[in-house]
Amino acid sequence: MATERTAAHTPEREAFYERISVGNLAPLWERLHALVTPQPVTPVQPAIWHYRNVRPHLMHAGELISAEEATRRVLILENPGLKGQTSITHSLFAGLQLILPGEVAPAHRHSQSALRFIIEGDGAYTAVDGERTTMHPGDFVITPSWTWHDHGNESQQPMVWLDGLDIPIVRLLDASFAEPGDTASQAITRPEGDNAARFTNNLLPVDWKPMVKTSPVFNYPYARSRASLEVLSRSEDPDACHGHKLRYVSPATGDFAMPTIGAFIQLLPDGFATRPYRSTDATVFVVVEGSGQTWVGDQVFGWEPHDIFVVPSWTSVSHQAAGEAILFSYSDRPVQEKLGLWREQRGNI
Ligand code: GTQ
Repeated sequence: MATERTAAHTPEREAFYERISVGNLAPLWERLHALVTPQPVTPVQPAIWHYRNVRPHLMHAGELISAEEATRRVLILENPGLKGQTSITHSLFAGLQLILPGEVAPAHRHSQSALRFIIEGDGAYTAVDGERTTMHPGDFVITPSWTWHDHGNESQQPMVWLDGLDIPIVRLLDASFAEPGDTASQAITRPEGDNAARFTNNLLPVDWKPMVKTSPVFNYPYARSRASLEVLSRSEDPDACHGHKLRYVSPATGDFAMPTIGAFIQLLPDGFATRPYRSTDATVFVVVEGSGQTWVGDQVFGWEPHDIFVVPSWTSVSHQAAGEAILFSYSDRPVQEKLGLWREQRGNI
């Protein structure tokens, strides 16, 4: 494969570069090869967070600071190749959020879109624009850009979920706005279930038009996604690279449920080994059920429920399930597809 040539260094050239830098100029020929690479080059590293190791730190955080004082009591899953950058991939954020019984994470809104994937606990809620949804393990819950949201836990157990946000994308574009609410818990204007009734039964309110780029559905319950995977696993052969894999979509457009983040759920049959696969969207995986191992580039990660691992862009990934396993994942694929940048390669990597 052809690569860009690198220019020779001479004292005259070095002196020239020094002189022009004063005028905020730089020679592209010194940098082109590192910018326009023949294949994706990324500082993002494959990494895994074992929940059994992270959970004690999260519970300790629960003793150190309240959800109210922290606004969001979250431990960031920071990619080891992006230290200090608050990112799990170049484009996406991941964090584990803890809310203890009786606590409220106060209302605010911001340009950044968020997904919640519920890890542990049962019965806490997220409120979005006047309606609460009770969260259960495996639910995929969306907070669209610029919607008021607060979280509360009226159950008896700690509640932990994974937050996936497009913070680095909004940072890249310098497009962040944020605003705190007037009260910790927002006013509730619609009964729980109202959103599901309007938008999740293959029905839409008659004159409803999409006004924003996010799905109108704000909770995709695990019970339903799990049931779909169960049926698929009995009625079709697994895909060689993915097992049985579905994506979360907006019922109004058929597009990804969020404009900046694509979310997926897949079932790997008992003992199934996927063929190597790679794509340009660095992807965060959450183990929902089962155990197994995943090869990411030249590394292998053993996993069990609640573990989280990240696959960098254009890095080969293959999974081996020990029993039947379910993986949730998310990436910036919708962005790359809309920009015409997304690529994948199946097998033979
Ligand atoms: O729940 O609003 O993990 O604003 C990071 C930023 C969660 C949230 C995070 C946030 C939130």
